[in-house]
Formats: sequence, structure tokens, C-alpha cells
Amino acid sequence: MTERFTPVPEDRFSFGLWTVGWQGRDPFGDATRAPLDPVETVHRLAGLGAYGVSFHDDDLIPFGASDNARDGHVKRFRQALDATGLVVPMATTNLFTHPVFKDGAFTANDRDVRRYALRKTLRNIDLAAELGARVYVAWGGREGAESGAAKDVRTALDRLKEAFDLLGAYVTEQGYDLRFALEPKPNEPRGDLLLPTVGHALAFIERLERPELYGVNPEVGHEQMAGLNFPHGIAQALWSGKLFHIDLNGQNGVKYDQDLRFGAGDLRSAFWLVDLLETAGYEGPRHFDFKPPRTEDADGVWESAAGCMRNYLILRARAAAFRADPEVRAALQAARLDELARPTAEDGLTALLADRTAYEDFDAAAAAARGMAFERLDQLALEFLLGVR
Ligand code: 3MF
Ligand code: MG
Ligand code: MG
Repeated sequence: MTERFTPVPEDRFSFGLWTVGWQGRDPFGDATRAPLDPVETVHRLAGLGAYGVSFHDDDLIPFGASDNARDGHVKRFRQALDATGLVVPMATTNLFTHPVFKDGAFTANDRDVRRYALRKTLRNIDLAAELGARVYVAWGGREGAESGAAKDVRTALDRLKEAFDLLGAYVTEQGYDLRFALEPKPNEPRGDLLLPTVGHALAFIERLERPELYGVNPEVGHEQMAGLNFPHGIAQALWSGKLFHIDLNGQNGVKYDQDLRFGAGDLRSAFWLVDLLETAGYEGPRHFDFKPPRTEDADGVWESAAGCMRNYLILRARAAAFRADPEVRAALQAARLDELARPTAEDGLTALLADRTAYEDFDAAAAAARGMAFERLDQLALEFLLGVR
């Protein structure tokens, strides 16, 4: 692949309004930056080479706005999209900021809160479809608990299934070309969240009425907060045909959700992630869900956003160079990746049972003594990542 590190729309980079628009408010400190007009965000992102912008309903239309004011916000936003050519690949609902959602939205113990959450979501799904979004992300930021008896988790999962089945019925009835991407996260802001990892979400989806309508939106830092290998989770989502969307960012190990720019945090994991996305034929948006640190002024915000895309492109070039290198190809063969790709018993169960070399005459000691040559392979990868090859 290319040594081009300046993004173009064909790279399919997108950003949430809430990412560059984060004012730096955290649990210990007030905002350090002024609010950002979504119209300005659209223009700045287009200028940087992004292709898309995503939003929560409340990012675009302040919570509680009148219908008139709502139309005005949507109109301005749409004009900015038309003027720049930026698209809206994804939209989502804010079901976590307003105090009404303090005990959750689709799984709040209070039924009226659950009904309100559904209506709020349905309303924004209409807007998402109107703006051409193909993916609707659902992050259950407040679906969870801090204490044991407060949430009957099996019943809460019934309510979560009920909500997603209703949303699926709605997009089907409306004829919207829109699929849902569930975003797992282990904790924060709740002590423990429902659907904490990619694996939990994939299993949940299979219990829904229209499983084909639902996939996952894994976020780098969220899986790493649980100590998990992000590329492995992505590989399983791809293997299941469920990687509908992705939230790229950076995280340093098991701690609070850092939302660093992509490329910060675990760089080796980022290298394998880009290698995987680019070789597996993932066609969705490369979406950044990060927070420019609250130390940054407006210039720092755009610097940080540009860094996300540039780092992705650098990693893409490094991973492509790794894959194309003859020494790497030989090392992959020495590590017997081609053998892994071969089915284990394509000759069938009867032949396997009759094959004395498979068991009776198998030399376990000799097989155990064979080195796997993984260290050479990994050293090569590291040297490509570090740019010395
Ligand atoms: C929180 C998140 C969310 C989700 C968003 C849905 C505010 O850790 O990652 O960002 O991504 O709500 O897209
Ligand atoms: Mg996050
Ligand atoms: Mg996210």
C-alpha cells in the first residue's frame, strides 16, 4: 500500500460531534474549552480530509429544544453537510447525560423512564434515516448497577431485549436501511454495565427476534479496560459477520476510559488492529471516538483529530509493508500459519479414526520439540512498526 499520510474521503474516516466538541468537563473539573458549533465541526472535519460525522441527538439538538428550534438546528447541519460533502454514516441516542437516566434507559427500574427512552430513540432514528445514516449505535451508558440487589440482571436483559426487538420492528416497518451496532463497555459511568464486552454483546444479539439487524460497535479502550485483546475481539466480531462499526481511540491498560487519540496508548495493539481491518476487508467507517485532552485549546483539538487519522494511515502503510515483505512471508511459513489455514480433518471422522499416524503412531515428543518460530516473526513485526524496515 501507499506512503500517503494525508487523509482523503476514500479512507472513510469519521468523527463524533461529541469528540472534538468535548469541552473537557470531567468528574473533578469544569470545562476548559468553549462549546463548538456543529456547523464549524463539519467544516473543520471536511477540511482535514474526513468523510463522515456522527452525532447523538443531544449533540445536534440541545435537550428539550422546541420543534421549531429543532428544525433550525437540523437545517443548518444539513446545509453544512451539503456544502462540504461530508456524510452521516452513523447516529446514536444520548441515554446517559440527563439525570432522568440515572438508573438506566432501556433497563431503568422505572417503567415510565424506559418508555421515554424508547420514544427518544425512535425520534432520533427517524432523523438518522433522514440524514442517510446506515448504522445506529446503541451504547447503554447507564444500563447497569453499583450494587447487587438493585438490578435483577436477568430481568433487565429481558427489558433490553424487549427494547431492541421494538426498535428492530420499527426500522423494519418504516423500511429504513439501518442496522444497529451495540457498543460494549465493562464499567463507567455505572459501577458495572450490562453487555460489558464484545463477547457478551454477540451472545445477546443471538437472542433477539431479528439477529441479522444487529452487530457490534467495539471501542478500543472499552475492551482494554477489561484487560482484553482488542484485535482478538474484532477478529471474532468479523468472523461472526457482526462488525458493523468501530470506535477507534487509545488507552493505557486497565483503568478509567481514557479516550486518547488513536495511536496513543497500546501502539502494538493498534498496529495489529489496523493490519486486521485492512486485510479482512472491513468496509465500514473508521470512526474515532476520542477526547482531545482538556489541556488543549482549539488548535490542540484539531491537531489531535488530525493525529488520529495520520496515525491510522501510518499504521496502515507499516502493516502493508510487513505483509508484503519476503522475509515476513518466509517467517509466517516457518510459524506454520499456512498449516493453521488447512482444515484439521477434511478427510472425515472415519478416516481420522483409522489414521494411525494421528494417534497410535503419533510422536508427541517430536511434535512437542518443534519450535514455533514466533519470536522471529514478532521481532520482524516490531521492526516494521518502529520503521527500521
Ligand atoms: C462512552 C462511549 C460513547 C459511545 C456513544 C455512542 C459518548 O465511553 O464510547 O461516547 O461511543 O454514546 O456512539
Ligand atoms: Mg468510550
Ligand atoms: Mg464509543
